Amino acid sequence: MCRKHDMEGPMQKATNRSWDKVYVVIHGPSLSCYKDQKHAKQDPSSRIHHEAALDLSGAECERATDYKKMPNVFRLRLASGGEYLFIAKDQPEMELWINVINSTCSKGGTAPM
Ligand code: I3P
Repeated sequence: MCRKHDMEGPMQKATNRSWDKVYVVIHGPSLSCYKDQKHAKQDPSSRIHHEAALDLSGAECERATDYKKMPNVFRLRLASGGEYLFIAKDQPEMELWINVINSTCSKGGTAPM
């Protein structure tokens, strides 16, 4: 998927706002983004931009109805106030990701995936 870091925290826009192509993996209570599947498989700590995993506890995920430039965009809002936009390839893929992420958030991170 493509990902854009939209908000760094409450009322604070992210500084790097470019879209990155990322390979997304959910590990327990967190979501990790990698450059590609190879990096994800070889070394789970080799996340894109050397970033930390995103903590899904208390996070929320929903369709980004306010983002009109592209279709099938959803927003992940972290408990920290950070926000990311993701572009799915089509509507079913978008709904699947929203459901999987929300079920991980509400289970406190025990969803296997
Ligand atoms: C950003 C890039 C993004 C754009 C963002 C720009 O510039 O063009 O595609 O978001 O606009 O800041 P850069 O690559 O130089 O960081 P959109 O595609 O959503 O417009 P924004 O700052 O208005 O979010």
